[in-house]
Amino acid sequence: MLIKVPSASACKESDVTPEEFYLSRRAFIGGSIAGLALAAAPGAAFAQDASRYPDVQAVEGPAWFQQKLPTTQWQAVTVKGEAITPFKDATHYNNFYELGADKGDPSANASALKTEPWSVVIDGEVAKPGRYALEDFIKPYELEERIYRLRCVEAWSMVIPWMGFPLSALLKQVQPTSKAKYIRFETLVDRKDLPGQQSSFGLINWPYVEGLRLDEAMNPLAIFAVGMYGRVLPNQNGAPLRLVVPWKYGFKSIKSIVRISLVEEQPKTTWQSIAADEYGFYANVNPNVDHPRWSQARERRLPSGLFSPNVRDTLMFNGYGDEVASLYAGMDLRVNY
Ligand SMILES: Nc1nc2c(c(=O)[nH]1)N[C@H]1C(S)=C(S)[C@@H](COP(=O)(O)O)O[C@H]1N2
Ligand SMILES: [Mo]
Repeated sequence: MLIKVPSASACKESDVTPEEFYLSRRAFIGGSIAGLALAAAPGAAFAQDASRYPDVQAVEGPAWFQQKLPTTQWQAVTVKGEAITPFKDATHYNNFYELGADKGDPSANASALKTEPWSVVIDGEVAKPGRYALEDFIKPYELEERIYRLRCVEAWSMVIPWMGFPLSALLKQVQPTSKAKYIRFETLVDRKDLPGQQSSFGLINWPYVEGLRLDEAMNPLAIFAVGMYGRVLPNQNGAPLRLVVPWKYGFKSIKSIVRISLVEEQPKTTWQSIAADEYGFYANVNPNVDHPRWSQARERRLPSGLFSPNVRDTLMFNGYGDEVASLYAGMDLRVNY
């Protein structure tokens, strides 16, 4: 299968699906589990928060999340003059290969992901390693709302109101040792129940792995998200705990995290393992460094259709240069893509 390299102005979904390109379609056939994980339930406390955004499918959410709502700092960081992506698009056009390779698979298979109970392991070069039940892991932190652009390497983008807390707050708690230079993240492996992990034919060697340099992780823009649109994170968006690193391509923002390790060496990430010449460790959004098979100069802002493609210029560091450019001073971003 060959994918036509699109001209930037004409980039459509059918032209740019690079991550899918590598996966055996067959790996996902027969594994689909019908039904949504989102059980709409009425209730006063949460409805108030989800109603900040129109058409949000409100759910009660677990107790640990409910307890955070009253103290949440709403809208600490916003995207000025850009519309927030409708909830429907943000929750039905997803990349989450554990739940299937097509954009609609993660929402259709969302109920296959069991998020309770959930625990997170912290290990490696830290003074305070441990395994935490999710509610204990979240307890020390205040939630903030952060409205960020999300730019996928496939040249589409959204604007999403996340709820979460900075990685730096966690790092302060667990105290990396002087040997720690990178932070490595792992997603749940549950080959029996996650349709995208069921087959041994797929090219992804589970678990999905991502990583950041420690100073990148300490940047105030890097957050763990546990909610979006005023409600708990839907499963297809990486419940119960995911990374959001808005100046990098979306594949860095790893979903459904079960393990966080502080390490000395640069971790080998999932997309590097699949195609190192196309997906680098840094993956900073950069309109001047094209993907080998298509331009990164422009992007489709969702929702986008054939007659209203909603194409816009890609911004350096996805528009967050003031906050993050200094992390890469003196680095050749063509070499470190
Ligand atoms: N574990 C895991 N995390 C993942 C992915 C994945 O397949 N598995 N896909 C990534 C990609 S390519 C993107 S663009 C974003 C999409 O996030 P969203 O579906 O919430 O918009 O999640 C990222 N995190
Ligand atoms: Mo992506």
